[in-house]
Amino acid sequence: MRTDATNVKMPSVEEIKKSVISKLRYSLCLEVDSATNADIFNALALTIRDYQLDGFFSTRKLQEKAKSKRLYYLSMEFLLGQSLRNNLMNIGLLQQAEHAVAELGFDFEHITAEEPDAALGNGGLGRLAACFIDSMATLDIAASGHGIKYEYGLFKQSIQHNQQVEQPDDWHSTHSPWLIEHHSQLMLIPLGGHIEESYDIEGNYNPMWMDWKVIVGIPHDYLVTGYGGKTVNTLRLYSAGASDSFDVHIFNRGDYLRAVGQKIASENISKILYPADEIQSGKELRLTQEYFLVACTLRDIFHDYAQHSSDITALPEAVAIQLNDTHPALAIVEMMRILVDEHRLDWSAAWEITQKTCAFTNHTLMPEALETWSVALFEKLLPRHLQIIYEINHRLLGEVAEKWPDKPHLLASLSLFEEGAEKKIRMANLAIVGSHKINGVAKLHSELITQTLVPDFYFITPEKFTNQTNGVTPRRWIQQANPGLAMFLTRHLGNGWVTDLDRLQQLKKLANEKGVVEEVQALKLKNKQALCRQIAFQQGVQLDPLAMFDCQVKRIHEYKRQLLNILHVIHLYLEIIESGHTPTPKVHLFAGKAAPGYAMAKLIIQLINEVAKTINGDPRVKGQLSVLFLEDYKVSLAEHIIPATDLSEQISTAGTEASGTSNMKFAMNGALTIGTLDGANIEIRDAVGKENFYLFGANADEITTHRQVGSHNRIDHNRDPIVSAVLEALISGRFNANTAVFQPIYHMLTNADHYCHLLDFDSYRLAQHQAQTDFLQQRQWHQRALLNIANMGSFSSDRTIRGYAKEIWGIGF
Ligand code: 26V
Repeated sequence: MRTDATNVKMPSVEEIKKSVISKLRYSLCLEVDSATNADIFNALALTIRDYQLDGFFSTRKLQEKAKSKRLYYLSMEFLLGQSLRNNLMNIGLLQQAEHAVAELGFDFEHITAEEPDAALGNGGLGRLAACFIDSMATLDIAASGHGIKYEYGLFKQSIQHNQQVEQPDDWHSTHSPWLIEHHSQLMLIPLGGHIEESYDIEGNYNPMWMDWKVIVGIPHDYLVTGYGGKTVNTLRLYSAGASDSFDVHIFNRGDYLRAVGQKIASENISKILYPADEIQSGKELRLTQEYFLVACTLRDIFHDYAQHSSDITALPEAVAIQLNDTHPALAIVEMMRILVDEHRLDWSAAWEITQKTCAFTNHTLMPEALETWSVALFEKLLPRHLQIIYEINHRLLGEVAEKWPDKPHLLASLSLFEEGAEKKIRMANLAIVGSHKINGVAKLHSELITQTLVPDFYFITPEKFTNQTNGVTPRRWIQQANPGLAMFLTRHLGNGWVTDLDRLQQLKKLANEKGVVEEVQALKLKNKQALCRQIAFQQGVQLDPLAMFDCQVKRIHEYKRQLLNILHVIHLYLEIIESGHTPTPKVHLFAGKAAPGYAMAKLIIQLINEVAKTINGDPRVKGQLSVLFLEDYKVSLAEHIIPATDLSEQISTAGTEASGTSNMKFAMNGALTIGTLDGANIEIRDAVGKENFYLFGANADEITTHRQVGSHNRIDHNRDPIVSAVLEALISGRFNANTAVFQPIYHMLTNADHYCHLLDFDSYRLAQHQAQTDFLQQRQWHQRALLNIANMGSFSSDRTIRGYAKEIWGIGF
């Protein structure tokens, strides 16, 4: 047993082995001889969790002693992926565990592969939350994440007959070795019922929320160990159940089946993650989920606070709440309800506390993703909260009318209510008025929030608006995903880069050393070979690791323009057929899920697969061009694709992608980017140098102008022979004998190309051609890859979290 810098006892290989055997025997009722890989995974995870728990208790003591301000990060999504390797690396036990597993007669790679991804998120927003909790623990911030323990995560995707098919993702949440259930801390959450108007003995309005049902929230803690193992925070995930008392009335009436049915209805609340990002559906169950998260978390916050203070007015000095998009914005209302109805504070005192405590991050400019909820639905589920929202609105509009009597138009845009056939609550407006800071996630995005999304809020409270450009954790996205690169960095820079990514800058001076560039080149080739082996094993397709790997992996959405990419691939195909050659052989990889109800996105997946089938089966382009759609994109697959990429596709229509985070992961793993001036691409390009970035396309202003004149509806592509050949191929039956199948895409492109695919096509084609030509100069290419790595230090989520802590949470270091 050795002791690390934080005085947490570190086990030897022998001790880990012993513990694994003991966990097998006493927790899982198994002996090593009969254990499977999955059993060893569980026993090892339980072993590691014990060490995390030691760190957890010492962290709690330290944080209590220091009276640290606490940050609560509320998010409907935490896209964690796998945890075993990440936890082992952060604690510093990876090598010991590898040896212990080997000595028990098992293969460590097979053991880690047993762990199902925890896919409790859709995409960027959820993965950002996962990077953030890693950084908060690494920076020793007293913080906890709060989310929902969905029984089913994001659906699993398979491709059948070239189309996406969804299957439920049963990630065995009930048996996850990482989750610690706290049944004794269950909480009761009221829902439904009605308001009875009444007055207290002093004559104050004192409405009573009556006849509600009760849902039970059960907390489960997932331990988050920061790098180095010093701080162990928690991610608290709540599952829903029904309380016994709530069933009693119905039981008494002998209606057993209905009672059990009600129980099932309550349990449904944490059953499944909603799979549509960027399209808001307005479903009752989703609103209930959002309220459930908020109500459980606020009970925890007030309970924690009561442990060390009874002065509720000092809450903002001890607590900060960060709202990850509007999904948990009801926290503002629930907080007001608790302060006013339970703590009996007067409205303005309660409002000041709430605003000082809460802050809100916006993650999207897409109008379809902005949350609104029908007032009628609120009335039914949350009648008291609706009253509170009316009061917030009444006071807001009153103040605005008084301060800007000459600007009556402000009232309609600032109102928390959208009038219309169905009256709705605007969650972004609620989140903005209830927060002291509102941030976007990249410079351009934060600017567009103030200029186009909510300019009138910016007008009345400009001091509230700020930017915190996203980042990603180098622990998962370099150290874990790319161990070869990690070793290279440690060899040249020492191991400080893991927590101080700015040290990557020191690589710059090595960029002219031939040997170093060759190392970078060799690392990339090794990662490409590994990916090729995995693809050969899983999909039976052989790819050439010497070809240029061009990858676009992310949710499938029109604004992200996978369609532009595949149209260009069609062009390359036609060109090779015609000319018989291409500057450099290419492999085009795509991966990503489409929301189950998003027909156009699903059709784009089908097109990619049908184009891939045609191209891969055509002997005329063999060895020159391959296209593959990799099934079931998830965090663990990204960890294999990203380090093996030469060219990263970040090609969203300018002004649509709030930030992007895969753009950062690719560049820090030595891919060059082909991209538009959108989201964080702009900052990445500034950092890595414009000569190391393939820029193309219209900028956000040009897109706006183009749309205003309506010209996206009327491009005369017949004048461009390249575009017309591609469009003709699309509907020619070349990729699908049924020429009607891709007509909707053709129709969209030629009639209402809202995302401006054709506007940017030529510029994209030229940038692609330049990249292909440059790739022939391997030494220069990998030198530029090295410069990308060297300049990506500021895209660590540690930098982002320091920014939030200082500028938003009031948490110092
Ligand atoms: C909306 C909805 C609507 C209701 C159903 C479930 C659901 C789930 C997610 C969303 C909004 C997703 C917004 C999002 O993921 N935005 C992404 O956030 C990333 C992190 O800031 C950023 O890098 C991406 O550019 C942005 O698209």
